[in-house]
Amino acid sequence: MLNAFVQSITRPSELQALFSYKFAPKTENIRRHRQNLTKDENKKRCYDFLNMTSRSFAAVIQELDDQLRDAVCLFYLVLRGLDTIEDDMTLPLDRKVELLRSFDKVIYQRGWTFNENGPNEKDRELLVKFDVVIDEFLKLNPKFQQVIADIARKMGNGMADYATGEHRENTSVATIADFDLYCHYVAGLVGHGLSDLFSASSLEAPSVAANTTLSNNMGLFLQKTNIIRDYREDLEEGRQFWPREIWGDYADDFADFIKPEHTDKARACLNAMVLNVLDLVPDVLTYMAQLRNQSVFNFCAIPQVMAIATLALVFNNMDVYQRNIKIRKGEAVELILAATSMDNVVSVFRHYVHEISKKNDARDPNFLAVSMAIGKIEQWITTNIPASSTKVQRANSSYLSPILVCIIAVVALILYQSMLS
Ligand code: D61
Ligand code: MG
Repeated sequence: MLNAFVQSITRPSELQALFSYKFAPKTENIRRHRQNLTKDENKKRCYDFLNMTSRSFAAVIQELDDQLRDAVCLFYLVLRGLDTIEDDMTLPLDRKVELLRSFDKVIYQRGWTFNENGPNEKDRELLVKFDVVIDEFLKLNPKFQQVIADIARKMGNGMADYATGEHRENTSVATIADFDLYCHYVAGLVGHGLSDLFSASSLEAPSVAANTTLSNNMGLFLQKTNIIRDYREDLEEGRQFWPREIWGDYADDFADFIKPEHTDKARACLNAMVLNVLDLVPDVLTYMAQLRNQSVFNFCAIPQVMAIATLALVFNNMDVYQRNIKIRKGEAVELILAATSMDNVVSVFRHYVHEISKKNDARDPNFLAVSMAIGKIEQWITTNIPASSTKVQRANSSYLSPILVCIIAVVALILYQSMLS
């Protein structure tokens, strides 16, 4: 936490966000949820698993209204279990494929556990105690169970196809269509399933589940952004998700991009990847605009605003090829506090699209295509949002002058340091 304040020390709005976030009172939703957990040990263990396995989604899932919270939590844990099998490069391939293709049946087998993951697999504990998750899954309303099992079946089979080398050349995903299909299996289907759960709970209209192109693209926007950001980490672990149809225009070998003599090609390739993701933004905004329940809106909006900020950070940024880059904690918190209304979400997107536009370079082979993708996003905003309404309004945060915030931050730092010494 201290580190987060230091990172944002020259940015008063981020310091202010960090302060209001740190001292914000717990919402009514969360208080009731915590209270209920004290009476239900098995359910509490599921939420402990959620907090253990997800940095990005644990908080937003727990803020959901009562009708959806448990269903989405179990949906997450089931798919995280499935992904822990997919990601494990130490499992024998035939065993992996058998598990992936039968996972939708596993979740109905009371008592099922799994301890064959490699010792370093980050979420291996979840599968070692998966009987706890299954017990809770079986307590869900059957209409929710069906949605979760249906998605687990489709995702597991899709993952198995890719694990056995279909849609790949050597180790790389081949075409852009193959890239879209892989991202559909691992993230687009999550968008489908979540939309089915929203509609089944009646917190959202049936039409939210009906338009599967929009819900698919919600997932693709998150997954593709992660895949660009994680280039280096995935390369080191022997995974390649960038499609050869894109990167093959810029190198003969996927690992070439880390070499200094490849800088220009590497930069062009990176921006071509970002361009592919920018095309999804109009659908993301269209999906968001149809949501009516506040807890569902926040749950969907927070990951998307994080993704557009990450996309702006990676664009034209050669650090992607050398190390793991992340948005500052202060920036993330500022985004969380802003993601509570459509007007705010649109102004966040407009801000980061503008950042991308400023980094777009006329020498880049995709300069014009990037400009056009940005133009389409701006077009979406002007035709769908009244011009006056988009200046970021922050939820439940009293106004503190930036200077005051800086003074408080410095005093807090000095106090903290003196406590340590
Ligand atoms: C609205 C709100 C959240 C949404 C959404 C719409 C649409 C899609 C998604 C969330 C899914 C986004 C996935 C992006 C993060 N990628 C991963 O976690 C990769 O694994 C994919 C397969 C497992 C998916 C599990 C999942 C994730 C988020 C959820 C959820 C289920 C259920 C409910 C809510 C959110 C990635 O995993 C990285 C890792 O192992 O930590 C990978 O292996 O590529
Ligand atoms: Mg995976």
